[in-house]
Amino acid sequence: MTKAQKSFAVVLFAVFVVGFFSSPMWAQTGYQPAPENLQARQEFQDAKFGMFIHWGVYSVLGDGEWVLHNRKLTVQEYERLPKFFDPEKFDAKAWVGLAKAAGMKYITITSRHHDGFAMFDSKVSDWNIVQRTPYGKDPLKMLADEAHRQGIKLFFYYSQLDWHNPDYYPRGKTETDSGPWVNGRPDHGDWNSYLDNYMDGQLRELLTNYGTIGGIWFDGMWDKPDADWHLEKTYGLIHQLQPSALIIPNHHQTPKPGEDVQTFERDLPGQNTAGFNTKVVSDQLPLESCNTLNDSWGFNIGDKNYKTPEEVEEMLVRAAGNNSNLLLNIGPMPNGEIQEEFVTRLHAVGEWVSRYGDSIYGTRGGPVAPADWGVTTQKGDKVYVHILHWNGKLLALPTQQRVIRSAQVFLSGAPVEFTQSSNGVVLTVPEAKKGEVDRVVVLTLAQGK
Ligand code: FHN
Repeated sequence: MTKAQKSFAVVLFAVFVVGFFSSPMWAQTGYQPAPENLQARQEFQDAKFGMFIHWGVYSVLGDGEWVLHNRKLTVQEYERLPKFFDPEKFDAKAWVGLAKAAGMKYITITSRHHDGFAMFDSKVSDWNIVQRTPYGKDPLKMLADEAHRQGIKLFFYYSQLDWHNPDYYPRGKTETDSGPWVNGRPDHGDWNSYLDNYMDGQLRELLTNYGTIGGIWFDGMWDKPDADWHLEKTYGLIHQLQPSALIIPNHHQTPKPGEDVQTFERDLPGQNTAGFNTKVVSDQLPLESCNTLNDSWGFNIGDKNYKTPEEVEEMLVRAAGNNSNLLLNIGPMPNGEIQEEFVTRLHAVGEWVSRYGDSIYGTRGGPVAPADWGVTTQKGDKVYVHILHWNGKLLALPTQQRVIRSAQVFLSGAPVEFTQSSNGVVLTVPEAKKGEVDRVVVLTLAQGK
């Protein structure tokens, strides 16, 4: 081989290697969602509003779920925490009841977060709530049973990132990029075993011991974006055990084969104010956007920055208008109670949703592009115009194609004046009542035109 040929061969090999490892082939290749999975996707989209719960032994310190990392504790220090975790006030019925009272249609709870601590009865390791805490019980089992009883879907958040297991090796960005953190783990580990035995073992438990679940909400792949996560195997296992279970990965990237929902964190689909979301929005998969009720995910004792019910209502409406769900987070306290500030706000939101829900549940993003003034949602021949911020008397909607038979105020049924032309429709906007977050006008479309 000449020198030039050799260099060419090296380049070719490098291109192959890069292409091979960065291609989505590590996800579930040739994935064809089962009919029950497609059905579950529809139901997920119809549900629109879910409760996100971040709960773990970190709540004892009241400083969020990243406390192990943020305070640069060693795993040995952190291992003291479970000994103080005794949530004697945990009441699965009350938690599910609160989600329902808020108008939420599903719950997604952390089965384990980045501390790797299993909040369920796991036989894969003793780093779990049953074996390490005085509580000694499995709250996820109680929650799953209660969710089944009350007819609400339960999803399990599962962190692929692990700050505790030595086999999470080589370490990810959260350990290598944020200054020295000697957290007491050895400088070696078996990555394949971490994925195939530990993680898949726990996922098998979650998909076997808790009845039918809604799906798995993955988080943490962003810690090692270039690693081989054995997704083909893991996603295949999940879909094999429960074909209807939705895989919802919070990896902040374009969806990969085998994934069933695209989720966004603290942003609506396509926006990236958070700085880590992709702007690529799937036109195939259901969409979800998660956010917090104050500023924290896990219980944070000093975080008073609560969103008002009105802010949450607007978030929900904007999510629906962007064809997305809203997954709203609360972080329960270490005693198992949900703090009063969350409870009152969620009840207020629930009261509002009980009146406006028909313009949200079961809808898809409407025919007019979301804008500052508001959004539209659609269900069958009804288009719901959600007027959130508009002081003008007239509102022009540019893209309405079909003939509009009538326009009415959603709540009262009072007629709304409108004119329609080939350019769109102009509505005479009903006057806002005091404190009214969303003025909804419902347009009824004529059949087939
Ligand atoms: O690091 C986590 C964080 O603690 C929280 O769980 C959120 C929820 O979307 N996800 C991660 C950050 O992307």
